[in-house]
Amino acid sequence: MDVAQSFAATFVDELAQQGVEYACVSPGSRSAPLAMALQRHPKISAFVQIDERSSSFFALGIAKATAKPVVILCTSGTAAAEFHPAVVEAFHSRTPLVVLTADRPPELRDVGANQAIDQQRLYGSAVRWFFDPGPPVELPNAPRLWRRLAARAVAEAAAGGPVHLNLPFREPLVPPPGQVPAPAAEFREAITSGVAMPTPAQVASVARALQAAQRPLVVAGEMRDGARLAAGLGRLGVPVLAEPASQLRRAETRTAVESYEALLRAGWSLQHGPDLVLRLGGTPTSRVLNSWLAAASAPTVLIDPDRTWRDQDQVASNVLACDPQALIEGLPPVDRPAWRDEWVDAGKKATAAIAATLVSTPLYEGHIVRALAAKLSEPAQVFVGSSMPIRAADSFWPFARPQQLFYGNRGASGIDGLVSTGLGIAAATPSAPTVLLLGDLSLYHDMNGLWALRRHGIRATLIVCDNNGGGVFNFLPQAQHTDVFEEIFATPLGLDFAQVARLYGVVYSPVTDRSGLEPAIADALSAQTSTMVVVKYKREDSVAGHRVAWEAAAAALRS
Ligand SMILES: Cc1ncc(C[n+]2csc(CCOP(=O)(O)OP(=O)(O)O)c2C)c(N)n1
Ligand SMILES: [Mg+2]
Repeated sequence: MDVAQSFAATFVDELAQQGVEYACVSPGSRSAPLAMALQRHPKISAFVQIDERSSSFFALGIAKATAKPVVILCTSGTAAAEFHPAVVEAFHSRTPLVVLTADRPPELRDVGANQAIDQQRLYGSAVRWFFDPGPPVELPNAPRLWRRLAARAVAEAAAGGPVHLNLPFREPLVPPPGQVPAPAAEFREAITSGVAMPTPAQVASVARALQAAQRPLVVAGEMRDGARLAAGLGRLGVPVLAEPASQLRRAETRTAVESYEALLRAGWSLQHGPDLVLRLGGTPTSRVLNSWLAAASAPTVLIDPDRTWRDQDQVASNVLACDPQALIEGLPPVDRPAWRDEWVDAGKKATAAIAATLVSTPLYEGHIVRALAAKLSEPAQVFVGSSMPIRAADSFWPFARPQQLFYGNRGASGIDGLVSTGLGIAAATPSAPTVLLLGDLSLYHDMNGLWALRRHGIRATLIVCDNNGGGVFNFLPQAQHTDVFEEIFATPLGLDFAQVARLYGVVYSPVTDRSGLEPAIADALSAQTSTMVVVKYKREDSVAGHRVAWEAAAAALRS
């Protein structure tokens, strides 16, 4: 057997031994040895997609849902560059990906050979580890080296982020017909890493600070495994401001504050500033929350298990690189019932006031989020797109049910690859329904990703917030520059999504008024086939609807 075949069979076998279950493969010639080995390996499910950008975001979705390294493979040339956006998102959201780019051997580089570009460190600083082992060669211990390479790549990715291996191959790239290369003998590598536990001194210092504080607050941003903290935080007795993707906005977190954004926008929070903040997870999505925290400048404890320094306003006075659960479980309950109840009760008041406005305001994201929350069963996954959907979910989603999980691409907040990321989540968790809540421009940006529905038999519900353009910009100062606004910011598409749905074989379900919203979402969720619910509304109605909601909340809090 040729060395390229032996390498690919052995390397891929070790990826599987190390726990890789999914690979996303795009077609090409130079990658043939690895593509064939991935497709044929009994322990690996390979998803094929033509568009490498969609493929890599699809892999990102699988990795977000399973929290395990997923392999992506492509051929040499521009194909490898198509992976870049997903690699960047994976880096910033610490999502484990093993990126394999096939390459020409060194003698065919920089000499004008076909489909040859410089693939060395192609993704720059956005990978945890880059390595190019050169073309595989026969050495007495070669299988051991190949297996070590695979094991190390998986271990590095599992520690939280993308790893890039550039793998050059010399011809022949495929064996004669009928021959299937076998992996070389197993050398079992075990590479594991643990989570840093808080030291007794760290626990004691946070406990002391909490006991001394009169007005402590917990703020929780995006966390994949945040739900495990709910009971511990509930026991702590401190108000918790949790965005949906923290997985902590749920009744189990007994002190979670509903509609906290409304309390901030109403100015209610100005009289309720914290004197200690415990921050968990990613940077909060809410701009008002971030600026309020920066202005409050209270002593802030940042729990930062991955040492990612997500502290944009640099307010943290104590950064603890340790497991949040172990820390929280070690803290005694805080006895500040009046402070706690003020926040929780204000949140309830604001929620009721906002809900009352939704009865009369014209259709916008507030209605869409509430209707989805009302109809979504459990278990379920919701992938929320960047731009307005993630903000609307933060503003309007009530408490999640225990087995509802929220995902987003908040690493780099792109509007690219969102269809594919959501469908990757759906592919990895077929036993529970997956809903993608996306803007119309975001859907358009990754329409190619819709092909996976048909090709891989995936079922998902897509809810498209169709405001004919980038509605988020209507909230920004450029909206006042009416001579150029539509042309260079809003960029309306003018596309008929019915035809998009038809092209990709999904059921099209248009909604144009409030009364049609809940029935359409309920039908889509219970349908056997994937459905695209396209909710049409005006960007101006969204701006006005938000304003009415915040004003109503403010009035309720004043009364
Ligand atoms: C890849 C990428 N390109 C551009 C942007 C800048 N951007 C942020 S939001 C947005 C508009 C998104 O529109 P849509 O998906 O329809 O969501 P809406 O704001 O209307 O809810 C754009 C272009 C981005 N975040 N990512
Ligand atoms: Mg839009």
